[in-house]
Amino acid sequence: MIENKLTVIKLVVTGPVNAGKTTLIRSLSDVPVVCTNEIASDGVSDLKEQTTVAMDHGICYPTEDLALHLYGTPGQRRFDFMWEILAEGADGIVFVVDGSDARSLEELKYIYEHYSARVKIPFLVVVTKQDIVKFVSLQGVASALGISAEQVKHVDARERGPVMELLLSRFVCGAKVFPA
Ligand SMILES: Nc1nc2c(ncn2[C@@H]2O[C@H](COP(=O)(O)OP(=O)(O)OP(=O)(O)O)[C@@H](O)[C@H]2O)c(=O)[nH]1
Ligand SMILES: [Mg+2]
Repeated sequence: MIENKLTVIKLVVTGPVNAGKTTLIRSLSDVPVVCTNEIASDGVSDLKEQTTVAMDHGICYPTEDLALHLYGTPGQRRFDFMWEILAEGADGIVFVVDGSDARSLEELKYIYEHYSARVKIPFLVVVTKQDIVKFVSLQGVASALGISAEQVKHVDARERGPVMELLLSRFVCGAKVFPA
């Protein structure tokens, strides 16, 4: 009997409010995404109508033997207890930052430091909304976080193909293998 093997990679998608985390997961997922979007309050309502309050979850199957499990975090600090819960057992972290908004990079620094103090796993930083206005260069984001510019890429979170390509090139090597 041939036993099917499915490689499962768990990725956490995190970053500031309005960066494009939920959008990225919706673009990639091959199953209906579980979202916990609620009406935004406080300062967030100036940016957007709805915001993630607990998590997003989606799965994509780039090939028949590979599954990417995507867990999106809330961006707001008041829900930061979810950041660690969602990172449990993760194989990688995708940090998403709104490249058109200076406040987003400031907040990303806080979130990046939060995770770096707690988990040592591969990560990638993706900069969205460069089609709106380029407020900072990829090198600028890298310098702000104290990381190599190779770990920072531009994406449009609404575009499945390029986002998928980036995630596969960054995270698929060294994946764990579980029986299907
Ligand atoms: N123009 C443009 N819009 C984008 C891009 N990425 C995301 N968006 C838009 O940004 C808005 C916010 O995206 P969300 O996915 O809700 O952001 P989020 O990071 O999940 O936000 P919270 O859940 O509130 O933390 C949506 O209207 C997206 O369509 C991009 O690269 N370019
Ligand atoms: Mg969201």
